[in-house]
Amino acid sequence: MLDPLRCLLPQPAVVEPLPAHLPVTAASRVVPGAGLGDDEHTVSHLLADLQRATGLRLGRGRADGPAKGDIVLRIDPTLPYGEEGYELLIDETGAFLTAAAGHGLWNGSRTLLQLFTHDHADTRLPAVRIVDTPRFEWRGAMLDVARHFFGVDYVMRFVELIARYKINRLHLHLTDDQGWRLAVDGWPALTAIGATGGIGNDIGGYFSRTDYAEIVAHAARHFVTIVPEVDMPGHTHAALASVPGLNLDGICPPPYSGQDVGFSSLQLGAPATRQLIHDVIGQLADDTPGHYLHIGGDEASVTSDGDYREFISVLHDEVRARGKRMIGWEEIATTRPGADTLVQHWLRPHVAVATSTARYVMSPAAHTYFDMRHSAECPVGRQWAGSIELDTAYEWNPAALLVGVDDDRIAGVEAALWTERVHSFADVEYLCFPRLLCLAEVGWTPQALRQWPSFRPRLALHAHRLADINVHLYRSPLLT
Ligand code: TNX
Repeated sequence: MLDPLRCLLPQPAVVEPLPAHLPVTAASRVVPGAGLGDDEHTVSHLLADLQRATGLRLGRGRADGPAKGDIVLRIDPTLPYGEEGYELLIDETGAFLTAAAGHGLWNGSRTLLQLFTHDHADTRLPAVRIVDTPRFEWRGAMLDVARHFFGVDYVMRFVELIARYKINRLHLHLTDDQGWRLAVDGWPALTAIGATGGIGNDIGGYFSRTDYAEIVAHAARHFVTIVPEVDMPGHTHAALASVPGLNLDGICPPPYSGQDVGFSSLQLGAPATRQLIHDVIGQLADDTPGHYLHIGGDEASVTSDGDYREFISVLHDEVRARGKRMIGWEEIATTRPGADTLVQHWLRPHVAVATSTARYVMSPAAHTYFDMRHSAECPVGRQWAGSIELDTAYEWNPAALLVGVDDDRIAGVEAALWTERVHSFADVEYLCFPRLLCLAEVGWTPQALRQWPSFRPRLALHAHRLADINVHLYRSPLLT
C-alpha cells in the first residue's frame, strides 16, 4: 500500500500512518456534513476531481446518514487549526475531513485527492491521521502579463494548477513599460494605445473589467486570492505613451517594445497623474475582494528620492482610503510605510530591512525568480540571478535571509514569473513546473520537516501527475 509520507506535497505538519486501508468503491459517497452551507462548491469540485483520480462517479450522501466507505466533510468553527488548517482521518470505516472554515476543507480535500494512487485499478486510501496547518498565510505566484500578454483562459488554467498545491495568491503584474493590461473606466487610451503591443512582436491584449471579475471569481472558487499590481511610479512607459496629461510637456512618447527597465516615471506634477492614481486604485479596490493592492514601487531609477517618497505616500493614502492595504516591492521599505503594509523582498536585503514595522513577502530572486533558467542547458530562461534548479528552488529558509526578520514578520513567500523572454504559455508552464511545487512546500511545511532527499521522490511523483494532464513541464535530471 502506498506510503502516505511519500505522496503528499506539500508535506503536512503531522502525518500518523494507521494500519489498514479504506476501500473506496462506486458505492462510496461524498457526504456534506455539519456546517457546510456556502462550501457546497468544494463538494462539487471534490466529486469531479475524485472521478479523475479514481474513475469512479461517486454520489452525494446525506448528512444524517453517512455509511461505511463514505467521505464525510464537516465544518467545526471550534477547531484550533485556523482558516486554512484541517484534520483528515481515514480508517476502514470512512474518510473524515474536518476544518474550521471552507478554506481548510479545500486544503484538506487537495490532500485527500493526492492519497489516491491515480491508477484507476486501485482506489484504496491508506488509513492515516493528518493534522495540518500552513507555516505561512501567503503562498503566492506572480505572473507578468504586461511584457507578454496571457489572456483569461491561460490565467484560469494557471489558477487551477497552483491551487492543487495549496498556493493561495495569484499576483498579476498588470502594467509595465511595454503594456497596460487592465481597462480602467474613464481612461480608454490606456488600453486603446497601451495594450496594443508588448515586447517584440507580442500582439498585446488586456482584461476588461468583466474579464477581471471572471478571473477573480474563478480564483475564489479555488481559494486563490488575486493580488493585482499596477506598477508605479517607474515601469510606466505604456501609460505615458497613451495619455498626454501624464507627461509634463503634454506629449506622449512612442510605445516601447524593448526589454530595458528603469527609464520611465510618472510625475505627480503632470496634470492627470493624481486623477489616474485615484481612479485606478478605486476601481481595483472595488473589483478585488482580497485585502491587498500591489503598487509596484520597484526600480524607479529616474524618480528623485523626494518625489519617490511623496509618490508612495500618495499611493499609500489612496489604498487605505479605499479600505485596502498596500503591498510593494522592497524599494518601498525606504519610505517607512505603515505596519499594515507588506514589503516584497526580491534582491537587496539591506533595502528591504529599511523598515522595522512592515511585514514581508519573500521572493528572493536567486530562489524564486522563475524567469531564470533551470540550468545551463535550459533552452529558455535568463541567468542574471543564477540558474534555479529544483533543489535551489527548494533548499532555502524564508526566515534566514533578512537579519532580524523571522517567521512572525514574514507573511509568506512568492515566486515570480517575469515574461520579457517568455513568449508562449508552454514556456510559462516549462519555467513554472514543477518548480512551483518547491515553492508550495517552502511556504506550507514546517522548516524542520523539509529535506531535499525526502522531497525529491514526492516531487518526481507529482511531476508525473502533471505530465499526465499535459503540463509542459521541465524534466529535470534531478528527478530521474
Ligand atoms: C527585475 S523584480 C524586475 C522586473 C524584471 C525582472 C527580470 C522587480 C521588482 N523588477 O521588472 O522583469 O527583474 O528578471
